[in-house]
Amino acid sequence: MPPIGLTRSVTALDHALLAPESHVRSPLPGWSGAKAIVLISPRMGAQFIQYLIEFDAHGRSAAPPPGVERFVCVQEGVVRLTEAGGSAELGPGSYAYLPADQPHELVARRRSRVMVLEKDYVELDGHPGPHLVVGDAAEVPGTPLFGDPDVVVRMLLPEHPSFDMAMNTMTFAPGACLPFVEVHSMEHGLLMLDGAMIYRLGDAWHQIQTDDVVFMAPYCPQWGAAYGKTPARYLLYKDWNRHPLEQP
Ligand code: UGY
Ligand code: MN
Repeated sequence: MPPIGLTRSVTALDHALLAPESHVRSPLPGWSGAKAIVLISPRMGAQFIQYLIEFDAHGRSAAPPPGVERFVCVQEGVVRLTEAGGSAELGPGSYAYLPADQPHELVARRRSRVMVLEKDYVELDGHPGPHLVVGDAAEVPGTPLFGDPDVVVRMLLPEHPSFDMAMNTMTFAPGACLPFVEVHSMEHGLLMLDGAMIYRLGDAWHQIQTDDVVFMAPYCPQWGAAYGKTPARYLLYKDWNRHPLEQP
């Protein structure tokens, strides 16, 4: 527990850091045997929602609202995903992308923790909608960021224009950093999976560590460096593949 009345969590106009000590659980309509911790939402200016689900054994999901795509990533436990084409067991590190309006259900086989990200799907003329993706983050091949072997990007979703979001993991060797301070029109939802970093968000500097979630609004200056003796790794959402004038 942090000292009473203090937290590492921060909310600012262009970013937020949400540390586990600040989590507040609530029910989510239609979900059963599950508590939600809503971390990033339109109430802070985001165009997406990112929440953590804590399932009891046998807990079940509800469908997202119409037109809303969903990405899920299992952090702990085992969850069975069932959809029209079949079913799959998702353990830690497994993920699934469910296109908007595709019926599906998640059922926890035991107590489980799942990160969920949802947003309105933005169609692209001339392209069919995206397809279901199920994978394991550990099996996705990595690419060095701008040729730096100490910063490795794994793209969990296809780069195809049907997809209007990127979900990437980024792994930093101890001491490795982003090569420059990024400022861009896309927004981010970041979940720290492993290790610790010093992260610049706007004009502020934060320590971020495993299980922290960070919201970066469009144009929030951002930079980070891994510290400690083990690699740092995060899962990063980014809106992309769409003309900025056609974004919501
Ligand atoms: O792809 C990105 O925008 C990524 N490099 N940003 C980040 O890690 N904060
Ligand atoms: Mn970025």
